[in-house]
Parts: sequence; structure tokens; C-alpha cells
Amino acid sequence: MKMTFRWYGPEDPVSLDYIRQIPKMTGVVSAIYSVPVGEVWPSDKIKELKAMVEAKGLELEVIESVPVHEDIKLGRGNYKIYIENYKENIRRLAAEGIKCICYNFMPVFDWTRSRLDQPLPDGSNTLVYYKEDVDKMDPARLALPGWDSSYSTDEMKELIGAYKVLGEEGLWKNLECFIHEIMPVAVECDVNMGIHPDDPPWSIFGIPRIITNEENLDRFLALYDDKHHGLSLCSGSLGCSAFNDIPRLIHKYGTMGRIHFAHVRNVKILEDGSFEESAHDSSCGSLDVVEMLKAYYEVGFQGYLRPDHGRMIWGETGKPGYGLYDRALGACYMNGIWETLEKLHGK
Ligand code: CS2
Ligand code: MN
Repeated sequence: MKMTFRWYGPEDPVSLDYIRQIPKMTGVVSAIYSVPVGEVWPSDKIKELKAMVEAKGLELEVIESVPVHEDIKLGRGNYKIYIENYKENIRRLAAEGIKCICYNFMPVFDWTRSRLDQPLPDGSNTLVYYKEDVDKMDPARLALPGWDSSYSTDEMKELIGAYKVLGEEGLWKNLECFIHEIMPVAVECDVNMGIHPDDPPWSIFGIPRIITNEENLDRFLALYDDKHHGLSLCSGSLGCSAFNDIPRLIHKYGTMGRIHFAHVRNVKILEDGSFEESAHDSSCGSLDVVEMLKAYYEVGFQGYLRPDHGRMIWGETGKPGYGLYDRALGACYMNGIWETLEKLHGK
């Protein structure tokens, strides 16, 4: 297991100088944020990013994410050009030593929450998904960080309408087409591709979502018979549905060698299916982080792992979910569990 940390580039208020001080941190996962979705990433920008990270004694082996253009997901417009661009990005990243690429196939919206700074009784704040509030939201007029904010209200309405017409099976078809196009390139370049599950793992605003549960993860992996075709298994995304037994899924897909990147985060599931992102510790949420790490340990997980979202604590402000302190605590907690597992089982 290689412990990593997400870093949003030189604009990130959490600096590499701080990240490198977290014990046992091997590297960061990052991306080029200045290039519009779908375009080819300039090689000199990739080189520059890598040099910046390496100058601080950290590695850059994982890209999170190379985003997939909506035209590819919808199978319309310039999707063929965007698929060619995607392949070129895989080649260029591989040439700079990137070993793993994270991506997702969520229509329009990445992770969805009703509030990004819900105060908790201990004075920290966190991202929450309160079902009642989400049901009242108008998706055409919304903006949350991590979402493409370049759409006008009318464009957003059109996009949402197109996905409703496409439906789940249409989205599967376009995903299959994308996978069959890009995977031969990834295999040739020896880059592991890890799809990130949908967050939350259910349909929102009537838009289809398909990377949501075991049945669909099986279906996804069956699309291409090669180990490079795998998962970025995110415990917090899959885990906000109580139907997903995360340690079991880690065991299953880890044994198959299909987990390339692990996101570990805890969530507290509320009675009506709402959830709050909690501190990483098992006692703080509904997921058992020790069982998860035990599963990774038992399958001999060699991939990258990172603490996922954290709360805002100790007065920190910044990118919701991506402050320094709570994620650093999460990393230390997980390193402690890992060391214990190694010592108990003789490494
Ligand atoms: C999120 C996502 O849970 C997470 O990791 O912060 O934004 C995630 O990075 C993307 O969906 C991966 O493509
Ligand atoms: Mn995640």
C-alpha cells in the first residue's frame, strides 16, 4: 500500500511543504486543472507538475482525474474526437511516468451534497447530503465545487434532458464503447485505469447513475478482460448506501487484482438514507475502517491509497472536503492500523 494525498496544484491552499510532513506520505495525486475538459494536456504542463511534486521529495504516479467529456458519456457531438484526445492523454501521462489514472462516468454532476459546511456538535463542519434538501434542489440552477460551472441554465436543462432520454442502458452502451476504445492504449502504456464510483451511488434529479453497487461493478469489470481495467474503490461513495458491504467488496475485487486506487473515507448514514461525512475513525461513522484496511492487507494490496474527504477542523477554511488537518489525521489513523496489521501478521 502506498499512502498518498490529493493535491490541487500550486493554487491549493494545502501546500506540498505541509503534505510532505505527514508521516509516511509517499506522494500526491493531482491533475492539470487549467485545460478544458476533453482537450489534450500539454506535455510540458505534465512535466512541470511532476517536477514540482518531485522537488519536494514526493511522487506523482496517480492522476485524479482525467475527466470524461459529456459528449463521450452521451455518445453525441464530438465524442470521437474527445475519445482520441483521451487516448492521447493516457499516452502522454504514461510517458511522464504516471501509473494510474482515476476517472468517473457520472453524468453532469460529480459528488452531490446539500451543504458543504454543516456544523457538527464538536464545532467542526462537514459535507452532508440531506435527502429532504436535495429533493428540493433545482439542478439547472445549482453550482457546487467540483462541478463544471460553465453551463448556462438552458444548457444545463438540455443536458439533463438528454441524459433522461439516454437512460441507464444508453449510458452503459456509451461506457462500453469508451472502455473498448481506451483500454488497448492503457494496456499498451501499462497504465492502470480506475473508475471512481458514483457519489452518492443512486440516481439523482432523474439522471442515470450506473457505477453504484456490486452487480454493476461486476458488469463494469466484465466489459474488458485485462487487469489494467479496474477500480478506484471509494468507500465513502459506495458506502453511503448501506447495501454495499465495503470490506467484502475490497476482498472480492482486491483478490481479482482490480483495485488500483483506494479512497478511504467514513460516512454516517442517517435513518432516512441521508448521510454526513465523518472523521475517518470507525467510531465516528457507519463504516468500519479497520475491516476495510484488513481486507486491503489480506489481499496484499500494492496500489495507492488516500484519505478521502475530511471535515474542516481547528478553524481551517478552504476547499470543502480537502483541508489539511482532518485528512492528515485520517492518514495517520490508517498508517497506524496498517502498521498494526503488519506487526500482527509478521508483515
Ligand atoms: C471526490 C470526487 O470522492 C472523491 O474522491 O472528491 O471528486 C472524485 O475525485 C472524482 O469523482 C474522481 O473522478
Ligand atoms: Mn472518492
